[in-house]
Amino acid sequence: MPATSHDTMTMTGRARLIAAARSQPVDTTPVWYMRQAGRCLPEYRALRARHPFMEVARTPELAVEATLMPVERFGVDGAVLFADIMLPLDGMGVPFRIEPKVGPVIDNPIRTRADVERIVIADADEATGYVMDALRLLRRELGDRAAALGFSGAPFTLACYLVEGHGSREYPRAKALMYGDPETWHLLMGKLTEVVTRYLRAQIAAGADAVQLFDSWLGLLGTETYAEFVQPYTARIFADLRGLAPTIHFSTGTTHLLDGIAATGPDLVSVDWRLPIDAAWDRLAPGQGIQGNLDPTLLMGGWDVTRRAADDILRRTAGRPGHIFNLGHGILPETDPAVLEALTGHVHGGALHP
Ligand code: 1CP
Repeated sequence: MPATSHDTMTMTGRARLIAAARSQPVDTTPVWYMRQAGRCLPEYRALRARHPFMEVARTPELAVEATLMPVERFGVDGAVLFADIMLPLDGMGVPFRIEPKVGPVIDNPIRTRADVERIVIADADEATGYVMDALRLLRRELGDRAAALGFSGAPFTLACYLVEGHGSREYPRAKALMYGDPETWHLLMGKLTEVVTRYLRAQIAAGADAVQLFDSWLGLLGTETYAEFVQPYTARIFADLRGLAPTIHFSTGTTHLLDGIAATGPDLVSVDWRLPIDAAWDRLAPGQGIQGNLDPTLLMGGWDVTRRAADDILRRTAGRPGHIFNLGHGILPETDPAVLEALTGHVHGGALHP
């Protein structure tokens, strides 16, 4: 397996990722992995054996410790803050908890207009000051080794959890609210848009070099529904953040929505493995970058299949400015960290950047 550092690398990880996010030239392809901070590392499991999830997230020193683990072990160019998409709920007056092996749970879900009206739009620095403190500490500890990446759940994905009360395959209650009571839906999406915008603005002010909007469950929607009930809100967030820091839109299973997603105006669109990356790139707006798109399951097939698939992605992107190498979705917990370490070195040593 290859080493993780190469003589031809002249940029810092931070500079490399930020340049790619702005579709500027780079010395080699920058790389980070979705869910790199929490999923497969034994050092993370050891930390979690000592502290519950929310304690790690709410204690800047612990959150930064977890954030730095994959930077140190894999040599990635992006350090995604250890946090969760649900944290903005802290300021909204909606109590939630993260249950081991289950995920987010909300005991009193949002179901009626009165519930939506009660949602508070708070100041992000007050409501989630611990996230901003963690980012400030991360920025100091990280130096230029890697870019500090902030993130939030997108309004639609947050609405899925808020209305359903927990994770689900189809989010039937959330979709029923959307179709059955559009006025309440739009009120909810408007409020969530404001919360998410404030939250991401505060993260950028605290030192995030780029921010990613996770719309994990977007693939449940058809093209018309997306355009009517979600797209305008996403577009509003990216318009508000324009010029502050590069923005990344994330979703999976959304090949049918790609044109609409591109039109919301992020600097990069994260795509999964369902389309070859060059075919997906053709569907984006001119000058828009792309993030992706290795199938995380491939990594469990061992190094040879992983390397071949990574080479195929690098051949298809062919050194074109604006590519950040990543997985199409989160690392699976069973993944061997040694494969991720080798993959980082392999992408950095990319055949296309001799
Ligand atoms: O893992 C990391 O790199 C750290 C940061 C991180 C991120 C980027 C966590 C920590 N969560 C997330 C994003 C996140 N959280 C998403 C978007 C990405 C995706 O689509 O996978 C989603 C949907 C969540 C919600 C969530 N939080 C789930 C999924 C449940 C479901 O509905 O399918 C789960 C299991 C959590 C808890 C959670 N968040 C993060 C960790 C490490 C954990 C596990 C908790 C633990 O360690 O006990």
